[in-house]
Amino acid sequence: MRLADFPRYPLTFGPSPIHPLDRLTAHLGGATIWAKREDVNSGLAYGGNKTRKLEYIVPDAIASGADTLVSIGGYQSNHTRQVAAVAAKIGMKAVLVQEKWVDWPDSVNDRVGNIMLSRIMGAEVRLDPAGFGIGIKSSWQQALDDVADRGGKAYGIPAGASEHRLGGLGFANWSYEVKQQERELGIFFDTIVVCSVTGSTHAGMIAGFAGQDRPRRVIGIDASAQIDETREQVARIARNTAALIGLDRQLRDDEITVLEGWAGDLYGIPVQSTLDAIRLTGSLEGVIIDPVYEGKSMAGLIDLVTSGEIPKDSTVLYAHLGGQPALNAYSALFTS
Ligand code: 5PA
Repeated sequence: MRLADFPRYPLTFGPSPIHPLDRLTAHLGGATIWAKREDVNSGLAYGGNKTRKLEYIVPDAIASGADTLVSIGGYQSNHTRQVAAVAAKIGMKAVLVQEKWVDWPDSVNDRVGNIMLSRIMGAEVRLDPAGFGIGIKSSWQQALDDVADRGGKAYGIPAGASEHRLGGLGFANWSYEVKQQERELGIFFDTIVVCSVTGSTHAGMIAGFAGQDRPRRVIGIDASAQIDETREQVARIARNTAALIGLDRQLRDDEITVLEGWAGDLYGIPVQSTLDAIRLTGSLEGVIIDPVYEGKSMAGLIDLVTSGEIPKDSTVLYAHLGGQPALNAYSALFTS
């Protein structure tokens, strides 16, 4: 099958906007930097990268006859918030297992931002004390069983929609969208920078670009502080997605690049470079990024451009994947 053969349920406005970051480019004095904005890709609860992934998963959920989407994430998961929004949009219920992935002391961490939005949209939110881990959890199985016990039909969507057969398709599609936008703009992005945690965003991009004629670097920046797991996950999902969309060759190892160095010690806890990246992007561009994901990938981009590891004559596309609602649980970091 080709990508175009997979059913897609539109949840986004259309192609997400691409624009230059002129003042950030001038400030860093290296490569030319542009952004593609998944944070404004949809009218459904602020959108984000999961909204794109869900475009390819919703047809399968509807075909299964389900009436409830069940998913999992941290208290401030962007993914579960997007599942809640999509469930509302398509007239299904949502049950969300929200685990304590981050030991973050903010007293309203389980009340503001993403989790509040999910509650507003009618999702059943289940707080669970389990820590960070992107695998399959017993609490998730419990939620699936509970839906069945009540006489409902559940459709499970794993963390970040990544361990789902169709989870990589949204960002394989993104890569073709980029190609089309490049044609319209008369530009070529030789380097893409993207945040990677559960892996199917980065993996989908790799699979999609691998089928195009002009090679480019797709650099994933780990934000999970578990680099081996992230690399393994991205490689596996990229290969599965490539096979799914009929790529006629194997992906090479050098097409799968996940860099470490900006996640700090723990998922969900920003470090100085994260906070500097957030303030720099906000003050130079008026663009808001979050302390869990995009602040870490932007810190990576800043260092790679400044050090010349991404060369001066490069044109870089920064994938802004959304995630700003979580900022509300991190207000203590921004009191002045
Ligand atoms: C997330 C993920 P992947 O999980 O596809 O690698 O994407 C990483 C990522 N940026 C990057 C933002 C804003 C994200 O929300 N979020 C998860 C969530 O539960 O929200 C899946 C972890």
